[in-house]
Amino acid sequence: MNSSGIENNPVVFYRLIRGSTAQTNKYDTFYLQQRSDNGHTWADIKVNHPLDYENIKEYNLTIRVENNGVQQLASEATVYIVLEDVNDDIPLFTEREQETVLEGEPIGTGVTRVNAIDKDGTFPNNQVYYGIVDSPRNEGKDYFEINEQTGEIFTKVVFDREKQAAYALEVEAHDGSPSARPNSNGLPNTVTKFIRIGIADKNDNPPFFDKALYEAEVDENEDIQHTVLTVTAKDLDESSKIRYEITRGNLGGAFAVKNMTGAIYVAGPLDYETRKRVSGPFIPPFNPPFIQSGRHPYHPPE
Ligand SMILES: [Ca+2]
Ligand SMILES: [Ca+2]
Ligand SMILES: [Ca+2]
Ligand SMILES: [Ca+2]
Repeated sequence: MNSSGIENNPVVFYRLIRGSTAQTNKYDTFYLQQRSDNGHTWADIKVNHPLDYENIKEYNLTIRVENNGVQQLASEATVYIVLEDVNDDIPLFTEREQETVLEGEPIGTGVTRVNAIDKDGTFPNNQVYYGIVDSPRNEGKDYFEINEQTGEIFTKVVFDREKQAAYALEVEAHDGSPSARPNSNGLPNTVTKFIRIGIADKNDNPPFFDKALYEAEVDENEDIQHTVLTVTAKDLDESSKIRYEITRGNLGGAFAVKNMTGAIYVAGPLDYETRKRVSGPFIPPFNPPFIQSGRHPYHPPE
C-alpha cells in the first residue's frame, strides 16, 4: 500500500532488492508482484521456490518503493519472514553392522540398539519412536522387543543356535506428529528396516559317537603304532573341537588313542594268551571346556 507523496500522481514502483545471501533473497526465493486495487498499489510477496525450514529458518527481505516524480524519491522497508517447521522429514535409520546375541542367555538380554535420525527442526516433528513391525512376514517379531524411546532391542526368549541360527527382524521408526507429506492420512512419517540378528554359538551340546559299539581285531604280534581302528564323534555345536581319550578297559596300556583324530593304535605288547578280548577301550569324546545344558544333561566321564 502506498502514498506516493505527490499530489495527483499516485504511481509508485516497488522492487524487491536482491541481497548477497540466501536469507536476503540472493537466489530469488521470493518475488514481488505489484497490484492495484481500490486506488491503492499493493506489493504482494510470493514464494518462487519451495521453502525448507531445515535449510533456512528466516528471511530478511528489503523492499524499495519509488515514486514517479521528476526527482525520484525512494524509501525502503524490511520484511522479516519467519518459517514454521512442518513435519516433512522422515526418520532415517543409521546403518549398522550385523548383530549377534549368544544362545542360552536369559530373557531380556540386550542385543543391540537401532537409531534413526529425523532432520526436522522442531519437536515433535523430529521426535523418533521405535517399534517392531507386527506383520506375519516379520520372522523375529515374537522373539525380540524394542524400547520405544531408546531403540534398544532385547531378547524375549532363550535362543538355541542349534535350532535356528539367525532371525530377520523388521523394526520401524516413526516421528511424533502427523506428516506434512502428501497422502499421509494424518499419520506420522514411518520407515521400516530389516536387521539380521545372528545367534552365536555356545558349547552346549555333548559330542556323540556315530556308533554305540566299535569292534576290531588285531594280531597279537602287531607292531607298536599300528592303527587298529578309528572312532569318530560328532558335535552339533559349531565351534566344538572334539578330543579323544581312553578312560577305561585299557589293561596294561596296550592301546592308545590320538587325541585329535580318534585313531586307536597299538601302544604296548599284546598277548593273546593273557587277554583274548580287550573290552573297550571306552573312549569318550569331549569338548573342553564343556558347558552343561538343561536340554542335554551330560556328565563328563570320570
Ligand atoms: Ca519428521
Ligand atoms: Ca520440517
Ligand atoms: Ca559341544
Ligand atoms: Ca551350541
